[in-house]
Amino acid sequence: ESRLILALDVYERERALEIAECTAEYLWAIKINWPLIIGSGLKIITELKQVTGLPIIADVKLADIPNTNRLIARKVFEAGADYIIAHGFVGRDSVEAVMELGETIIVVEMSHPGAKEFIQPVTEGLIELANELESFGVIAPATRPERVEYIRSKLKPGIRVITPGVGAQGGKAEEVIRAGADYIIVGRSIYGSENPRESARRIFEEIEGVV
Ligand code: BMP
Repeated sequence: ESRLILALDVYERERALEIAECTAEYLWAIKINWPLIIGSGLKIITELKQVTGLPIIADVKLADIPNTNRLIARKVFEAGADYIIAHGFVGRDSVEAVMELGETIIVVEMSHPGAKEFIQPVTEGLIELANELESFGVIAPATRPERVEYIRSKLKPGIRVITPGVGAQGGKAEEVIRAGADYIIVGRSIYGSENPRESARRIFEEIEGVV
């Protein structure tokens, strides 16, 4: 089974479906984020599933009070999403509201440089939250393999470590898999390349070479 997740951050429905279809063979799942939801609407989830048969991760990064998180998550799961990504820093009750409705992935540390300012100092607590709630997985930074290794070591076995930041942000698939990541998220290096299928295949092979 593939460990590669495509971050499909394009606006247009046709382009999204075309890229999804030609890369599907090398993917475990497709992650959609606000750009595609704003550009094409939530119905894109059903269409992507029809075209690829793959699980869909809705990266809506929920970070609100429990009631608002619930109102949003309900519609996103109803639209066919298999997983939702939620922020943990808003507190356990807000995350629980999402988890009651479906499989949840909690952000414990982000991949961009600014994550060092406010998120990294609370990563420890967010790992504890993920362990207590036993979420499907957590988001950890592929740009800092040493942090992926640390987060993996503190997480209960079975909680998946899912890492964005490979390619455009500088992370290397091979390194981060060695550091203990279960899944690698790649966006621009696939959808922004001249041959998305070939780019997906190359990253897939790189991961296969390690596992
Ligand atoms: P790219 O490979 O083009 O950098 O895309 C990474 C994807 O992962 C984007 O959808 C981004 O919003 C998301 N992401 C991230 O890059 N870092 C995080 O810490 C959390 C994310 O969800």
